[in-house]
Amino acid sequence: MVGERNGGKTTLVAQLYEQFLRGPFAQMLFTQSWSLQGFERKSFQSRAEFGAAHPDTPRTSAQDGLGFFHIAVSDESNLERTDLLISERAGEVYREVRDRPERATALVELRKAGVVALILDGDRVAKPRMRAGVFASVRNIARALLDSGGLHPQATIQLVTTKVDLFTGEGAAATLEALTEFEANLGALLNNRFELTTFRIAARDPSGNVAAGSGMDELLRSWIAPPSSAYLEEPVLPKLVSEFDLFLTRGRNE
Ligand SMILES: Nc1nc2c(ncn2[C@@H]2O[C@H](COP(=O)(O)OP(=O)(O)OP(=O)(O)O)[C@@H](O)[C@H]2O)c(=O)[nH]1
Ligand SMILES: [Mg+2]
Repeated sequence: MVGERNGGKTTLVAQLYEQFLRGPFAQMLFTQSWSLQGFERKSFQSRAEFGAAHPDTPRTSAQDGLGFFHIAVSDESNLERTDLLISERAGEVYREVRDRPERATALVELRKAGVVALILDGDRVAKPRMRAGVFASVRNIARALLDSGGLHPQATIQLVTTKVDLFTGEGAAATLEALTEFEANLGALLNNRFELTTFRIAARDPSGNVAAGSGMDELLRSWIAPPSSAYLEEPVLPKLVSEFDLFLTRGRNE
């Protein structure tokens, strides 16, 4: 999860856990988690027992460093298990990457990630005066990640627009139009290097008008799907003749 402060990164992950507390989600069954306490810590402020007027999510602090949530899920149809490790970091750290791309190489989760989800704060997209700023932020982070060369070559990049429950009222049509244009522009920026898929979600609408976890089923399924096969083709080996060539196969056969 990559994005600036307040974008909705932690809420997305916490809501994923909440969905599984209710039962199967996205045709997946909850199977195991090594970070139940972590999920609970991120979720308690959204519960009625907490007594607040609106659900909230505790801020992720830069001092927390890098954290991971673990969740294992199984496909309802064939019970095939997938373990997901979802990284969590404070938004301000990613802001630094935006301003100083060389910092990206120090962020180990970016080098390892199979999926990099760039979080676009829908709240700011919905506000005409903040829109250009939030688009620039995500574009610059994406560019910094590309320029740093620190991404795994097989990684998939996603643009996840959060809080789409806020796309209401008379400005909604213009908001959606601007978002569609931005999605296309970002796709063009990554063109040829990484494929971009886009998602629009409302993890947790505080007004309750939009169902919790909206759009997240599709997002979760995309994390389960096998990575694109384009990079996985076995290279054609030349004929192996010498003893040295045989070192290539020796380790594999044993
Ligand atoms: N309307 C609406 N608000 C949301 C939604 N998801 C999250 N929020 C709110 O957005 C704010 C920020 O959410 P966080 O999940 O803490 O954001 P973050 O990206 O983890 O931010 P940092 O930890 O500071 O990096 C919180 O007040 C959430 O309640 C949503 O789907 N709809
Ligand atoms: Mg957070």
